[in-house]
Amino acid sequence: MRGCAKVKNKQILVLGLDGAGKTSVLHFLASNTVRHSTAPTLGFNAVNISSEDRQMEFLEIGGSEPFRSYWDMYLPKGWLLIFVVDSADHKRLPEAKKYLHQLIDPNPDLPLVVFANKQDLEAAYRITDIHDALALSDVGNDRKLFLFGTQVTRNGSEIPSIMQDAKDLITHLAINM
Ligand code: G3D
Ligand code: MG
Repeated sequence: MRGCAKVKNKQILVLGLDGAGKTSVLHFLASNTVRHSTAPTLGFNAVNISSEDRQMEFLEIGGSEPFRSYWDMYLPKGWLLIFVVDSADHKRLPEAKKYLHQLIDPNPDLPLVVFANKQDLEAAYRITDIHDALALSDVGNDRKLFLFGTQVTRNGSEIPSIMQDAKDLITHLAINM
């Protein structure tokens, strides 16, 4: 968008297992509306979001197995990692944890924002349990780490203001990077 300061050429990477809600979260951050088309992301989904005169480029990489090898390739192009988990998918949390740590261990300075998504579901783990399940206490003392409990559901309930808080935080990080 004209007039917006672009944050260098670096992207905000949006990663996480397939079905966690990456596309839904991005759609909401970009439009403040809940997405109605539900096709899984094949490959990449790049979204530009403007906030406070700043244009930020988000890049979602499909989370299913064939695309995971790209995660490492794109990591050096990212200045921030957003990792989205399905808080109600208890069975796959160990897998999510494994991938998260594979991503961040070689990158001790990369700031990390975790979205503990699908908080609307009854089975969802609350953020303290997600913190434990993802072993977030092991991500390194020097790293900026933020954890939000999010939901972007179509069930008609209002989207909590925490989504706006998350967007404000990401903008703040972009301004200060
Ligand atoms: P992905 O991009 O990480 O693969 P998607 O995930 O955004 O495509 O979402 C996968 C499914 O989860 C979609 O359902 C989407 O509507 C749903 N979803 C995303 N966020 C939430 C949430 O916060 N709460 C609930 N209950 N569902 C969510 P479908 O059925 O369309 O595949
Ligand atoms: Mg997707």
